[in-house]
Amino acid sequence: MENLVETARAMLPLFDIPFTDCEITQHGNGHINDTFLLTPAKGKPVILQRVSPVAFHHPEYVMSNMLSVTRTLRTVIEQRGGDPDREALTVIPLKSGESFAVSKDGSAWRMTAFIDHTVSRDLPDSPEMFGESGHAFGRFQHDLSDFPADTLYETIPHFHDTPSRLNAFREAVEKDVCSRLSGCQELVDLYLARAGRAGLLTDALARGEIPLRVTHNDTKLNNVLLDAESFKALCVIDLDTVMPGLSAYDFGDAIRFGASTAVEDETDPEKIHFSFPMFSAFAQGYLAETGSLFTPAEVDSLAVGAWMMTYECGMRFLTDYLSGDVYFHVAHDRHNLDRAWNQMLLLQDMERYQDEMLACVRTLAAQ
Ligand code: ADP
Ligand code: GN1
Ligand code: MG
Repeated sequence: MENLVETARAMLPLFDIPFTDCEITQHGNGHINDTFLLTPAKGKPVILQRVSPVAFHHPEYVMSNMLSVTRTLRTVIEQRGGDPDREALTVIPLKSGESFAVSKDGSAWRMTAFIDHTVSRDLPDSPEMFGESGHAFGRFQHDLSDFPADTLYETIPHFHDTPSRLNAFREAVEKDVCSRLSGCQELVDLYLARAGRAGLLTDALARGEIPLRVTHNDTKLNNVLLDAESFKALCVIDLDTVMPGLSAYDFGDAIRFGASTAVEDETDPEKIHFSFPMFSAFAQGYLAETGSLFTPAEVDSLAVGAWMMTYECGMRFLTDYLSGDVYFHVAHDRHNLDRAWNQMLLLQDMERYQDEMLACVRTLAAQ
């Protein structure tokens, strides 16, 4: 990390900011990018991020999407009388006008204005807070409902293509490059036992039963900034995976993360449960913003999305564990395995609630 801070400092003269002298601290809990808060002695702090070269092979695609999406969002926010500087990300360009810099090791660095007096959470404090994030992600999708999807790059191909994630998982199991399989065979079997459901959403899309939309695709609660005093959802961040996708992905991934009674790497099975009150609070906020857009089949797909995103994410953690922790940031050797167990326990609990989830989204969408 020391080296990365040095590299971050070396990038500063390239950006269009009025300082180079500042304090640099690691910021946030993201698993993918390296995020730093830059605090100058005078003037406004900024966020500097190294875009993960493992996750994103084309940073120019990521930045092109980010610029066009934030441009549209700012216009929509202004039209409804909001404050685009606080409710949307602002990319700070280089002095050359480019949107990102490249360090000696070839990685891309980008800067955004720091949105102050905000917090981000790894678990909601209350159903009201989670409902707020439902409004934020629903509004995000609604605001981009006329955005021309064909102008967006696919920054990570097949990102939520669960059958393709399953294939990658099977390959990692077969190769077992780190000889870790023997220590997690029971968990591997639990994921494989559910393989028959992996195509539920992609098949429905292929049959034309549910539509492709512009979606966020990484709707964790900590990807929404909340106002530090009112805890109202202010700004949806982490736009790296905004791509054509299914509403079930956005709805489902938010539920996976926030409708659990424990954080994603909790290891005590007693503490990991699905929270139906949290599910219902999020669904209420999300559907209040999007319900009018959705067809009945799409509403039904949301409940499947909660299951699918939990299954897929757990399988991705386990794939990364078997592959030697090459993708997600980890703090220790078992971290990805702990996360994969956590997601499986959540999934098993969620499986008991499929009927209730379906009934809940149907009722809310009909209101
Ligand atoms: P990752 O892809 O690694 O999750 P994010 O873009 O989500 O990266 O950033 C990581 C964290 O940094 C966020 O969860 C949030 O807490 C914080 N953050 C990122 N951008 C900003 C910003 N412009 N203003 C305030 N906080 C931010
Ligand atoms: C990553 O970037 P971050 O930390 O918000 C990942 C998501 C996973 C999530 C699991 C680009 O999200 O897909 O669901 O970790 N993002 C990417 O916590 O792979
Ligand atoms: Mg993030």
